[in-house]
Amino acid sequence: MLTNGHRTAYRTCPLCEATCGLELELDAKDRVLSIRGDKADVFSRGFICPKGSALKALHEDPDRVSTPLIRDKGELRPASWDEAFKLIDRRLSPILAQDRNAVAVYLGNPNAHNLSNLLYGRVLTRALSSHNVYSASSVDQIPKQMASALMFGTGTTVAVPDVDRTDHLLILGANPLASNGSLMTAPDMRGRLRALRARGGKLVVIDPRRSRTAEEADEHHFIRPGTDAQLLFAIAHVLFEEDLADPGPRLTEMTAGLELLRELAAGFSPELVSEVCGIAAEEIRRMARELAGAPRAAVYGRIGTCTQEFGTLASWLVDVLNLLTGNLDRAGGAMFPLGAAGHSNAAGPPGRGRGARFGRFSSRVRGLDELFGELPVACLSEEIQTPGVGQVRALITIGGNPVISTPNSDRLDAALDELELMVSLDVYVNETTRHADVILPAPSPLRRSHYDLVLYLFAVRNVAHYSPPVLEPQAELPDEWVTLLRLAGVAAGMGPDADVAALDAGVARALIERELATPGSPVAARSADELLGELEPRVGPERLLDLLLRTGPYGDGFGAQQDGLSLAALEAAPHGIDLGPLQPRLPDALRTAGGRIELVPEPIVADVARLRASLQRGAVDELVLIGRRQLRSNNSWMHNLPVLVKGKPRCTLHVHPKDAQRYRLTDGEPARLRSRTGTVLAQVEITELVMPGVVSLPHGWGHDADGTVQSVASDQPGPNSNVLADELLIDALSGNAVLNGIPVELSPAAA
Ligand SMILES: Nc1nc2c(c(=O)[nH]1)N[C@H]1C(S)=C(S)[C@@H](COP(=O)(O)OP(=O)(O)OC[C@H]3O[C@@H](n4cnc5c(=O)[nH]c(N)nc54)[C@H](O)[C@@H]3O)O[C@H]1N2
Ligand SMILES: Nc1nc2c(c(=O)[nH]1)N[C@H]1C(S)=C(S)[C@@H](COP(=O)(O)OP(=O)(O)OC[C@H]3O[C@@H](n4cnc5c(=O)[nH]c(N)nc54)[C@H](O)[C@@H]3O)O[C@H]1N2
Ligand code: SF4
Ligand SMILES: [Mo]
Repeated sequence: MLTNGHRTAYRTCPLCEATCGLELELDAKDRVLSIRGDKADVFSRGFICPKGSALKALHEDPDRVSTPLIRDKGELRPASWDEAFKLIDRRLSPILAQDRNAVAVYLGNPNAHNLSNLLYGRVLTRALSSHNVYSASSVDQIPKQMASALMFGTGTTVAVPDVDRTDHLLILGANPLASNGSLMTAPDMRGRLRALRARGGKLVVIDPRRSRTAEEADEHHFIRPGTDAQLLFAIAHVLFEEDLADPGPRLTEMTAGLELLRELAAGFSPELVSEVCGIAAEEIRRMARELAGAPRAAVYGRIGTCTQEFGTLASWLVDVLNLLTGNLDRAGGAMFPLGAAGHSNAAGPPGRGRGARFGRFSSRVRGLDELFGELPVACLSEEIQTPGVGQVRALITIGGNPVISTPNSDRLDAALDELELMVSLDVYVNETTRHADVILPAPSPLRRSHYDLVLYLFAVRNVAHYSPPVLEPQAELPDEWVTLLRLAGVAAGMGPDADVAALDAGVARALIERELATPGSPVAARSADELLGELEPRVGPERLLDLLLRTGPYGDGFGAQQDGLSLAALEAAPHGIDLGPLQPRLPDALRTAGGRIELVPEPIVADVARLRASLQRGAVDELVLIGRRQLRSNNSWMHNLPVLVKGKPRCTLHVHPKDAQRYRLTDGEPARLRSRTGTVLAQVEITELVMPGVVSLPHGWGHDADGTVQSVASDQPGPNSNVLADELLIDALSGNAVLNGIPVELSPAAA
């Protein structure tokens, strides 16, 4: 407490993957006075971006939903929690009784930043036991997780670039200077990239747009969207051809498939792919030589390499190159973090596992395979709109705005109106939740605790940081784990007032029992009752987190390991605990069935033919659309905060001068963009930042629907780029949506 009654509080920012430590100053009445970067944070060291300080505006936004809302005679009106749950129980239970698959769930991105939802979201999905589970993962990183699971055994065994120690970083389809990093938790990427260059290292960026990251790089190459896999294969080709492929004895010994890879790469010479990618063969050869020649190098790809036609192959090839150049799993290369809690590749016998299993069921209409227990969201509207057994009749959205974020927005928007019931756990009445029959609100981030259970699995340094709620939680706005358990109660047939405490105790017991059954567990000799006793008086996410930390790789093992990690230890460290730089983890981290790195998994080999066929296309003249992330924007949901949207409108269409001339467009004037699925009008910004033949429009906008409550956002709605994204365009292997490289037609709006 400061002398004037003010106090300082610390909290990890929950908005993006960088996990920055924040320092908040509050007055005696608990009003937030300021939010700054926490200089003492062990990971972010004071770094903050404009969104971090906008948490104050988010906390105070009068448009946020503050009580449950239920639809009554067509309109949403405030209701009590009891009334809301009674309605849900009355209308959901009969549908579930007829067909569990008739109830779909969609989980959005904020769940990945929310301890309650990470731990209790799956309690709900399990209780529902429907095949129709969807998430933002299939408009995002599923291809990377699929490739990683096939190669290394689990979907969270993802190699991240060791940015702080590398000498050469090759980035494809990522713009960490705007996004602040993804599948690479690394606060202050600008600082880290500048340090890389300051120590003599080289940064190369491959992107159809000269992004902010590309501007910082030593070298930037435009690439035709969707052709990274061809480029990466050609680099592999050169490595083999010029005898530069050398994983070293350690990796070679644990890798299966090197010879087959050589054969596959033979079909992708730089000369063959050059025209398709738009990069000269000699440049590709030089890139390969420099990558192989660097003392320590890493290849990293993200949204641009995932949300495209060959998302899984491109994601796979990123690690193929890391391995071929001997940079996988070594300092300065691409390494496997070791999270303090919940890391699937740290439990059980080291170096062995069941491997990846996909396609345990498939989508009803298009027959797309299940991955990690979910179906591609590109199928959601057809599952709602196609009659027959298994048709989706009810939808629960949890922290997601699929109408804006997923392909063919107009179709999904219409489909949501056809549902018999829609329930949304959300903080805004937006383009998606305006369709809901019930909206269940969530507390402000300042009124809940935080631990980045998922993001630390991808961090460039091993760290752990727990934040208690900055402000006292309010009884009228319970934390989401309570809401999720109550919903799980309905799904399990317990009615609208299930005993949340009893359900929670059951969740904790089940997690303990799973731990006790895990071979090699540090608590194998203990009993569930004993451990439950030691976790008292904690409940909810804190109880589960304490359990995961204490049985995790740095844990105190409930007394077995002196000075080991526990939630109490994290509570005593408000700036986080640094667990050190990444360490080599292979072969122990492998969970493949054969205990080896599967360099050329079967499903991947099967898809290479599709990639080969793409080479026949040659140089394509078709105009395609890509996206663009912006620092002051966060997918679709922070456009209601004046501090982030002030200034001139940013949702403009980037068009190269040559294309502007070709399509007779004028800077600042509206243009009409058309795809198979729809049409939008966007203001043209003529710029050489995009390559010819490619136009770029940010996603997340389009806030002009009726019935939303977002007064600021609807003043500057912008066009919704996903009206143009085609739900039929997917990465065939993973079912992930193609959001980059969408064929479009362009004309002046006046025409
Ligand atoms: N064209 C194109 N489309 C894209 C992308 C792209 O690059 N281009 N990117 C894709 C990617 S990577 C992603 S991750 C998706 C995101 O897709 P979504 O997750 O569907 O969309 P968001 O905009 O993140 O929506 C988040 C929702 O969560 C709500 N929310 C915020 N905080 C909370 C909370 O604490 N609790 C609850 N219950 N709700 C909360 C917000 O009000 C909002 O409705 O978009 C994808 N769509
Ligand atoms: N400010 C801000 N930060 C965010 C978000 C946000 O909306 N705003 N969203 C968060 C989320 S959910 C995510 S998943 C991450 C994403 O993090 P990033 O992947 O770093 O984000 P993007 O800016 O979408 O970067 C993708 C880049 O790929 C390029 N690209 C498009 N198509 C291709 C292609 O075919 N090949 C290649 N090589 N490049 C291509 C685009 O031009 C763009 O520069 O960002 C997170 N951080
Ligand atoms: S970079 Fe990400 S985590 Fe850091 S302050 Fe900005 S939004 Fe928050
Ligand atoms: Mo994302």
